[in-house]
Amino acid sequence: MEIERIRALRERALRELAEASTQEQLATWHARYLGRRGEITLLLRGLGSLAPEERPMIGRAANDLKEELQQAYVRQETAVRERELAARIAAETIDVTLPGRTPRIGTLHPVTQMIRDVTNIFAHLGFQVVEGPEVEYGYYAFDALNIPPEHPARDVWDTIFIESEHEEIVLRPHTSPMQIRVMERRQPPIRVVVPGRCYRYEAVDATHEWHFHQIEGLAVDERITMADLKGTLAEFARQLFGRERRVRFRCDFFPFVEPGVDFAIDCMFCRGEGCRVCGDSGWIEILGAGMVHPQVLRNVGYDPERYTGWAFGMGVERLVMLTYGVPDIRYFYQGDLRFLQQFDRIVP
Ligand code: YSA
Repeated sequence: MEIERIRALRERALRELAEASTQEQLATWHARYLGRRGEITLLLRGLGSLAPEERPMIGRAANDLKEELQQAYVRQETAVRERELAARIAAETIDVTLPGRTPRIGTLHPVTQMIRDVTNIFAHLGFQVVEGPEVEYGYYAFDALNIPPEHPARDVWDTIFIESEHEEIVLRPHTSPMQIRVMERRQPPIRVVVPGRCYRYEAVDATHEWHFHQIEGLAVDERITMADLKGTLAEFARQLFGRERRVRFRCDFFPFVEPGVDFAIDCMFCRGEGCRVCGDSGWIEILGAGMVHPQVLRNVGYDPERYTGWAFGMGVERLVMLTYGVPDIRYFYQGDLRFLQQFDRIVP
C-alpha cells in the first residue's frame, strides 16, 4: 500500500516539476515536495510509525525518491535559468551597427552670428575686440562725447535712466561711451571694435527695439585720415556683402565727430535700381561715422595736434535684417524657434 502511495507521489511530483517553467513556480514546487514541511520530508519523518518489517523497504524507496527528485529539481532549475537568461539576452540585444541618435543642438542667435562675422572681419584688419559696461555714467554716455547737459542732441538718444538725482547713471543708448573708456586707459595707436547691447526709451515698431546691439569702431594714431576711414569701411562692406558692392559717404552730424558721415552701400537686392528694401533710393545706410572731434580727444587727455582718429557705430539687428530680408526687428527677441531655426549655420 505504502509503496503505491510513494509511486503516485513520484509521478505527481515529476509531472508538476516538468510543468514548472519559472523560478517562482520552481520555488513553490520545491517547498511543496522537498522543503522542511514538504511531502517527502514528512514521508521520511513518518517512517518511524511503520511496522518494523516494512521499514527497510519503504525507507529505501522514500530515500531513493528524495534523491531522484532532488536531481530532477537541479536539472529543471538549470534548464529554466538558462532559458530565462537566453530570453533576457535576446530582449536586451543592442545592434551596435545602427546609426546613433543625433542629439539636437541649438544654433547661435543670428545677432550673435552677425557680431562674430563683423568682428572677425575687423580682427583680420588689425582691430582688437573689447567689451564694456551696459550700465553707464552719463559722463561717458554723453558729456565726454561732446554732448553736454541741455544739448538738444541729447534727446536723440532716448535714454533709460537708472539714477538721475545725484549722479546720472543710464542704460547705455549706444556703444560710443567705450571710445572714451578705451582712450582713457590707453595711448595710441588704438584700433578697437566694441560689440554690445544698447537700450533706448523707444516705441517698439518694425525697425526699432528698446534694446538692440551696436558695434563701435575706433582708430586713433598720428596721421590718421578720412581716407583711412573710407578705405577700411569700404573693405569691410565688401567682405560682408560681396566684392561688387559700391559704397557712398554723405555728410551727417554727430556731436562727437567732425566731420561726420553716414555710410551706405548700393542695395544688393536691386543693385541700386530701387526697391522696397532700399526705399527706392538704391542705397542702404549701414552706419554713422566720422573723424573723432578734437574736443573728445582733449577730454581724454590726448593732444589733437598730434593725434587724429575716426570712429563708427552700426546697428547689428539692422545688418541681419538687410542680409536675410527679415521684415520686422521684433522677431529677434520673441524666442520663436520657427524663426530662429532658419539661421542654422553652425559657427565654431
Ligand atoms: C556715429 C559716429 C561715430 O563716430 C561713432 C558712432 C556713431 C553711432 C552713434 N553712436 C549712434 O548711436 N547713432 S544712431 O543713433 O544713429 O544709431 C546707430 C545705429 O544703431 C542705427 O543706424 C541703427 O542701425 C541702430 N539703432 C539705433 N536705434 C535703434 C537701432 N536699432 C534697433 N532699434 C533701435 N531702437
